[in-house]
Amino acid sequence: MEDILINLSNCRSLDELEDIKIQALGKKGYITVEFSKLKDLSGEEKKDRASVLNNLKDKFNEEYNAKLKELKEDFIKNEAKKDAFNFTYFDQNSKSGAFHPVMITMDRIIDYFIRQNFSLEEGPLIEDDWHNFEALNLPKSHPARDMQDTFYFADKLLLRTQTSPVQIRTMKNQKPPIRMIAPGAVFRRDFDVTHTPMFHQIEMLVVEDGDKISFANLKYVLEEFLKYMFGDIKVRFRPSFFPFTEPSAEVDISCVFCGGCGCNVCKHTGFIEVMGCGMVHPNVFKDVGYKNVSGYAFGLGVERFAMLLHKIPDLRSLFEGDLRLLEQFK
Ligand code: 2NL
Repeated sequence: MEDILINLSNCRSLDELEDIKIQALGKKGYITVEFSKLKDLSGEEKKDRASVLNNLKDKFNEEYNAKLKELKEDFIKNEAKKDAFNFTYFDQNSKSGAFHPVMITMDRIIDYFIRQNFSLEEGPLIEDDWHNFEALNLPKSHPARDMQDTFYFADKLLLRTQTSPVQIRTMKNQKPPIRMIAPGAVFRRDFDVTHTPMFHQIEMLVVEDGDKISFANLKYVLEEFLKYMFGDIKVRFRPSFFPFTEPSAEVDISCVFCGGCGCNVCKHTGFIEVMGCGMVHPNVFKDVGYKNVSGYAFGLGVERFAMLLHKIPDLRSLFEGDLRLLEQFK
């Protein structure tokens, strides 16, 4: 007799609940049948039995209604779950994304320097004139400062034109020795076949007390780095000029397209330019308050490296989001 109450409490579905109700209160249900047997009893016995059955019926209805409510709520919850996004579901036909070639290149360069114990520094994209130009020994008359070349905001702020302000901030906040790289987006008012208004740079800076740091150190570090990036290539340094370094050099590698034999990409010189570098200019150290130190720095364009590494002929294809290019980097 108590079985019907136990069945009720074990019940897990609305269908099962309906069956249990029929087993208890249907035409041939336990409670119905027991009630019909009352006519064979008499007196006190009939009264007692009727009372027991009425209690059982009330108890059953009470528990049935509670169970019905509970199972309906579960049902609604499960229906909602069916519509919700299932994060554990793995669809073999879905398309997976890929890292952008510029980010792949950036990560590879960052990885190399992190493993050489360089720190990774970042800074704001919106800078002021002092951090972006003044502290880097760019005279007030320098063409880079022109409205034609730099994105200015109304209140003397600007979009950084290089990542060097990050080095300036790091030098102001820390003492030598410094071994750092500063990767990130930079902005220039330039838009043609070989220039985009936003591109990515990685700059590197090493500073030590005294005259420990020489151009020979810089040369060795860059040669090793470029061989890691491009494999078995030749490296060449050409004298150049940057306001923030002295002496300065541009760095070429033997052409990755023709192996140095001469082709359209290297304009038949056998070499392509990959970055600029030099010994940090004394005026830069003066501006950040460093005395009696030496250091070197370089700056490279990540898009240019990505194009050389993956033999991408047109810079603009890195900014178009065309899946035919991006899917090749899965
Ligand atoms: C290039 C050349 C360069 C640097 C960047 C630098 C930064 C500080 C001090 C001295 Cl704080 N130098 N950066 C030095 C030489 C070259 O970039 O062609 N970049 C794409």
